[in-house]
Amino acid sequence: MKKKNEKTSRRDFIEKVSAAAGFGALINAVSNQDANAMPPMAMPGRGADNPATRTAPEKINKPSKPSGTSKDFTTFSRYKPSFGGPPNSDHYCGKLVPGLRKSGLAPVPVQAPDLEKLDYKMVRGAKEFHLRATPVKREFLPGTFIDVWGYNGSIPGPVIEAVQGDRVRIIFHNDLPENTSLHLHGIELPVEMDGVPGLVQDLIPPGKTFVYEFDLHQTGTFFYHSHVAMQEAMGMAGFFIAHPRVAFDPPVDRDFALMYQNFYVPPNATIADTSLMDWNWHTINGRSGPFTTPMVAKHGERVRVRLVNFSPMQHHPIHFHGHTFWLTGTEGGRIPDQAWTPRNNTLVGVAMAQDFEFIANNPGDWIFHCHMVHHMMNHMTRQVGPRIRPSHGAQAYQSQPLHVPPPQNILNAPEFGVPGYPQEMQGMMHSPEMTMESMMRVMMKREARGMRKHWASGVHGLMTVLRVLPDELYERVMNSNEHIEQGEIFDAIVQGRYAKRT
Ligand SMILES: [Cu+2]
Repeated sequence: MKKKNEKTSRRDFIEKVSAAAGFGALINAVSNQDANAMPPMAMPGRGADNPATRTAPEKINKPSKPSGTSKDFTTFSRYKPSFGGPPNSDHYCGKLVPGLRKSGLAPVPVQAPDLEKLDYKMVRGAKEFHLRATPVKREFLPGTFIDVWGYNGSIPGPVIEAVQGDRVRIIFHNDLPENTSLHLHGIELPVEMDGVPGLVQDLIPPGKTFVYEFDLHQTGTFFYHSHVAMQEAMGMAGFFIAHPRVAFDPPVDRDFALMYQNFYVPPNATIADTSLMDWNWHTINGRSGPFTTPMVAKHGERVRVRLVNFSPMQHHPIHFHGHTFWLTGTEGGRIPDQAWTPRNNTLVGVAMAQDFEFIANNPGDWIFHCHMVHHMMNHMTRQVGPRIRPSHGAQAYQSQPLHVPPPQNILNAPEFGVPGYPQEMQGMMHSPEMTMESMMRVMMKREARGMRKHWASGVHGLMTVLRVLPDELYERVMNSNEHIEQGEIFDAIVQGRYAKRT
């Protein structure tokens, strides 16, 4: 009965659209979608005795007409959302569609927004890096500095990039007020280089140096971190990217890296309390949304994103909008392409990495976020709607990002009366330092030029943005200094005011 209703409503829909717009092609598209979405052979449980397959097999099996456009669902376009053929085809969801770079070249360098790269020098046949464990004052949001620990003045620490076959030497210096050591997570190195205190080496006292040296035979998304648990909870980690000498096929044009972390910073404090199994601050590469710098790709490029979760104990289901991506790697390295899986959300467990790839074929500003609701806000209090402020809905917040109405109702009750928490800690707006100037530091980043006026009101906590920009818009945003109005680039995309490519 249900099936019948569905069919009726689909037919109604087709007839309505057809009558209104004369879209014969759309009728084909919808019926072809039937053919792709419900092949009887591919549907478990749909045997010959199943009324669903008995009703109209000739319709379900209707062959697609090769129309030469993506509307036939058999081709993949790098310039518009498209299906790409049946699930076992190479181009299904863009699976093996190459980027714009040629095969056989060295990989593109990794881009980790808001992080520095660590330089090296060739010394006695090794890439020699200098890394220092240091206390860090990290600006999670404009004007909000949190005291954490990291490397070379940053959390995460600077990105180390090396290439398969390199000899790597890390001259590691301890500038912390207590002992530490360095572990290279996932690297198959000699045991005395593994950094586990007691078990394989003595802890390195403050002011002292230890040299880690090994031959790199792996490729993938790795990371370095302190192997002292409470220091890990203070944020002590950084990327160690091991590139192949020749980029994997299909080659990517752009390679981003994001590290996720959580901290618990008590009310009116600036130091993470590592004794609590709790969290209220969320960072991507050491920034909280919307201070996270957007990733920017060109329309049609093949893009890789490497995710590492270095939260003490929170897992992150990371969701990306507007595209389907292929899971191509883990913290153990590259996955054979036979085992790649299509996803739009991937769960990154503690101390795990997930690499994924996709063709950026859908222009726009796409949210890229953890799907845990408490991770989608800072301090878990950046709520819209009636729970915190009964008389103000989401629209009121979004229309006046600098004039968030004061908290009301339950949070004014005495039992919630901890000064500074949580009622005075709403997202970016919590602190007296949150001025128009701070807001401008978020809105006026080059990477954010031309986004909608109030984009920041929808980006909090473990959220960032991946922009897919047609060439000419990419050039204006990233390479020109001409003035761009807020919303100008977004509007151009929505209205289709850019050169169409096929
Ligand atoms: Cu999360």
